[in-house]
Amino acid sequence: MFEELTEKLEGIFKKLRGQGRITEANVSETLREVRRVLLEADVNFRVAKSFIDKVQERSLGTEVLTSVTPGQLMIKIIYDELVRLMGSDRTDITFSNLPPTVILIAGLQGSGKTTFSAKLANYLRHKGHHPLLVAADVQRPAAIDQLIQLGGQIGIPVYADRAHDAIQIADDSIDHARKNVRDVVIIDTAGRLHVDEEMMLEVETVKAHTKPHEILFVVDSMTGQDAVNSARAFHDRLDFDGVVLTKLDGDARGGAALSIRSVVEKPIKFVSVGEKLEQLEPFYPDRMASRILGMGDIVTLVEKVQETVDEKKAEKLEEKLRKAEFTFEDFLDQLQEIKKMGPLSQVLGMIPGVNRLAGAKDIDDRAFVKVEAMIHSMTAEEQRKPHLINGSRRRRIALGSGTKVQDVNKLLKQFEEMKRMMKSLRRGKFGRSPGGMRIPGQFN
Ligand SMILES: Nc1nc2c(ncn2[C@@H]2O[C@H](COP(=O)(O)OP(=O)(O)OP(=O)(O)O)[C@@H](O)[C@H]2O)c(=O)[nH]1
Ligand SMILES: [Mg+2]
Repeated sequence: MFEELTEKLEGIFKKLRGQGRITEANVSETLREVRRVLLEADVNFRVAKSFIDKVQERSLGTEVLTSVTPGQLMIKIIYDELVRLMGSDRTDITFSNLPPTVILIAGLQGSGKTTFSAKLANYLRHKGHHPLLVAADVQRPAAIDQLIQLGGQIGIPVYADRAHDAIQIADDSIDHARKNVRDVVIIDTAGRLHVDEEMMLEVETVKAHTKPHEILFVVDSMTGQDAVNSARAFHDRLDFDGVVLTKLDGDARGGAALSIRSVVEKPIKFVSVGEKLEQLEPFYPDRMASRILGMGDIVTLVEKVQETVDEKKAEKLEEKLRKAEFTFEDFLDQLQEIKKMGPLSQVLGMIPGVNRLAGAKDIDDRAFVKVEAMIHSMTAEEQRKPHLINGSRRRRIALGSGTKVQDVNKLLKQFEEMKRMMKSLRRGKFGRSPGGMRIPGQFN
């Protein structure tokens, strides 16, 4: 996610940390670079300008120039402002006291509305709700089938009615939910290629009829500034409550994520990070800012682990991660669990530092078949004490797993790097500083 933006910001920070003393000239130079990087990531130019102005104002306050670690303080200011730019706090969905809670999903064609509707139903179900999906997209006959199919995959009922229009369907679905004790109604609507009057009228009418408690605007984050423009257009007509950014797993540059909140003044509530139905994450501005700055996102990772593995196991894993007592045995154990969480490159990207490891981005699940084979070829003792694995053992493991010695070397090296990173976790370097920021080791 946002690799290019992260890489460039890291480059700027590296330079900044190299400066013993920071002068007004350094600050301006740094901010000029940050501004350029933001614009290259397709951040709205007004948003970028006001962002830079704020960081500049705070950086030129006496703090930074007199601080003993001026570079780090400036990075913290940039982090704080990024968090603020994306809305500061997490905003959840509003539920009605009088069920069913009606959630209307709107957005342009192909933005990911139908996929998101199913993901949201799945997500809410795990939180103890009983959602009903409503196929109110009658533009394309296939849209109804698509939702029915997705609902089937996750065992969520879908209300569909091929004989009526979207407004009638939406109206009827709420009665249907009441009768069938469904406490959340998620209405998937039709999109159009461009913002057009017909679509807006239809969604507006559905809104007027169903009086949703929550209207979510779904937007493809790969579309950059167009995303921001369509958000504005939908906002003018629908006054939606929150934004869902989709396809953050693709090569979106970050512009939409960073601009949308301050342009429409509505919170981003969820991000969608893949085609699989479990690839949905609640949006936290602070976590996103750490990810953008290349600080990883250990909290999201731990949460994901908790969702997928049982509580006890997750606690154990977290402790092991923190104590860096992680062995190849644990690694193998976790591989099975991790596989359930989604593509590995994504999961790994959330571990601080891993996103910087060479090749981490390109890891795909197939690579782990090889890794599993190598670990299986180790003896139990070797799995627990990898330092025992000398040259001849490496050759034996390679032979046993049908890999090359270089592969075994690489695995051992990566494992050591991982452990080193975890050690810095243990030392508390990733712990929350008094200012509320997670500061990775390399910034100290
Ligand atoms: N990679 C990736 N693909 C996604 C994501 N969300 C949706 N998609 C894909 O994007 C395509 C369009 O998604 P839909 O959910 O059908 O979009 P829609 O907004 O309902 O489209 P219309 O009903 O035609 O307006 C599908 O192929 C989805 O699998 C995501 O977060 N990541
Ligand atoms: Mg659809």
